[in-house]
Amino acid sequence: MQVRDEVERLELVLQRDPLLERPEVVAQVVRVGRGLGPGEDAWTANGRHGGILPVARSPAFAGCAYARRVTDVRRWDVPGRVNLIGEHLDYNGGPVLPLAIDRSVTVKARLRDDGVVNVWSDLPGAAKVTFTTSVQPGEVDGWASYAAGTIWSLVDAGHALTGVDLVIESRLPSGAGLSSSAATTCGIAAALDEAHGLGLDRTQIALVAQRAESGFVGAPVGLMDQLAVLYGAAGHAVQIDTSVSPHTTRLVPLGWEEDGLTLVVIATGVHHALADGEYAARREECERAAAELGIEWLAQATLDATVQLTDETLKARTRHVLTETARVRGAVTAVSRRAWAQLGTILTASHASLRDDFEVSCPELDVAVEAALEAGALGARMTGGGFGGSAIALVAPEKVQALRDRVEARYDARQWKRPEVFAVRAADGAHPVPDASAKLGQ
Ligand code: GAF
Repeated sequence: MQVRDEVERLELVLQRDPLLERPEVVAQVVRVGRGLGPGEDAWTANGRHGGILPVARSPAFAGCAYARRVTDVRRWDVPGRVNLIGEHLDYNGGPVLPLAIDRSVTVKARLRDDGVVNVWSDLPGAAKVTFTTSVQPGEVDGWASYAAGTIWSLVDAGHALTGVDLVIESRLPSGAGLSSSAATTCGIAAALDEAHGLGLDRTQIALVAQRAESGFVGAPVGLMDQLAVLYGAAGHAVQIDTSVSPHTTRLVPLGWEEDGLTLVVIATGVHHALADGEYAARREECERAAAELGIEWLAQATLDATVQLTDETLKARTRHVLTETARVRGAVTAVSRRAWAQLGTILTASHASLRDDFEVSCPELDVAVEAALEAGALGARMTGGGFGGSAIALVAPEKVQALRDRVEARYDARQWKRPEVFAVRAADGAHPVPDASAKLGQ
């Protein structure tokens, strides 16, 4: 649309934010006509301007209960994460190196006093879900189980909750393996910690969120994603040592952007139905291998472990855990020396190990990695749990379009749905957001 074009029709849509209880006006341009002449403006036929109507600022709202309620809303912004390297090590006592990214989930929470929990989500087709603070595993499923699980986990840990209205808004592609679930559970736990004054530190919030997933949703995840989205910092990865309890975190400065490189996510859009069961199966295999070797964590195994084990599957799983542990150490050194080509080689080797020894990749991830390398990426690998989700690639910004074209061409040839390709930056971890609309009516 040109600046001087005349807007011939606008559709105004009133959207009601369930929590802030204020209507928002969304204006959608339906038709654009000729350019405007000197002195003309774009008022519509009935004389009302097509911009944002000042509904929420109307004098009719001043001093009403609505104004008080808005100020009671806690809002937390929680990023997603990519794991740079150290895959399937967080439940094996190994080191991992994730980073929080500049795409996030926002959780808005306002306490209630009747024990009721209402949850809204902006996921397509998601209707409001209602339960109580006594909710138990099995009583809520689907997207709302992450909210219900967090409530259950907090209550189970001995915290008295009074009920809450929750709104979850996500700017992370859904099912992309970028930890929207950890962002949601950590955001809800952080908002309730703040609203009730529970006094939890970030590691305790991470543990509450992890238990929501393992004890309620039924995914026996490690603690990497929660710690990454809580402890992340702009320009840094979070090195996590999962061999100690509580796990320790250390920020690692990332300098690839200053050296003309960028990290790209290729979100395949694939989510295999078997994923959760396969994740649990890998975890169980690792525990079995550690037990056979007489060690607590598989990452403690020495190189001769693969000779001691007889089962070929357990050998392969152990080989991945051992080599991946070494790769994380190599990656940390490469990052500190700004040895980006070396880092790229290590990332690509990690993918091969996840594909061949740990068997958690899938054709869509393998093709994404191959295409990224063909387009000139220094390195590429699947990231996260696998069986779908996303791959990452370290590449020069001027090659990102070629990478996108290459991946799309390879996907088109197989008649797969095109993946989403976008650059990410290392971002700050979870933080409260002052609500600008809280000033309204004050
Ligand atoms: C998923 C899990 F949630 C993490 O805990 C981690 O195990 C990861 O898969 C694999 O590294 O994201």
